[in-house]
Amino acid sequence: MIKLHHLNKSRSKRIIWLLEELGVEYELVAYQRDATTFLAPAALKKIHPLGKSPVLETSEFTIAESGAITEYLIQTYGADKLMPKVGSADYIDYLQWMHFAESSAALPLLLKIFVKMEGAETRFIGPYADAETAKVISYVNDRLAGKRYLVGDSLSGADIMMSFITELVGQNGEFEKYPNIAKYYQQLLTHEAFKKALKIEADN
Ligand SMILES: N[C@@H](CCC(=O)N[C@@H](CS)C(=O)NCC(=O)O)C(=O)O
Repeated sequence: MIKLHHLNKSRSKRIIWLLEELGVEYELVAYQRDATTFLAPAALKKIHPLGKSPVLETSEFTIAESGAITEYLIQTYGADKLMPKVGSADYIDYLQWMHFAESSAALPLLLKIFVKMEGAETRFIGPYADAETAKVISYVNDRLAGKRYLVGDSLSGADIMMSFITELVGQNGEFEKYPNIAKYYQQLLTHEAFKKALKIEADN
């Protein structure tokens, strides 16, 4: 059976949601962050040299990176669900959002949270994180105008990847500033598998 190596409060929630959405049987192997460093425990390094989560372990291979895991699971178990047809216009959008989540979007948002955790005045990083976050998140907010989902009008892997980003926007207290993203998050919450993933995350 597939094993999901899950760290509390992490991007791994994306994969819990996806596995639940696809109805794939899996075992959740839970790890807890160090209370001081907030890093993963050493035990996760025994599963994958990066020691980060999520990691998916199958009978044939072990794979890290939530985007890669999302693509693998949808291509293997999706049966044409959760991704548009390759070659369609929606597929181009899908590709962009799948990659945007972990590249353009994640860094500035996380930097903003780290600067806040540090609690010190910064000369470069703080203003950089604020300006870049505003740039990339305004883009998402604009693209969501009048839309329920990022790609076409149905849930896709891109939304599951972007759910983590959406939560970071909420965590930064910026839902009011980005109303289309706030509405989008409510739309994601209509999916039972997402609500189940939130509960599994909270319990582990
Ligand atoms: N790009 C990777 C990022 C993985 C990552 O940084 N995971 C974080 C949790 S969200 C982690 O394991 N942090 C603990 C550590 O680095 O020790 C992905 O999308 O899976």
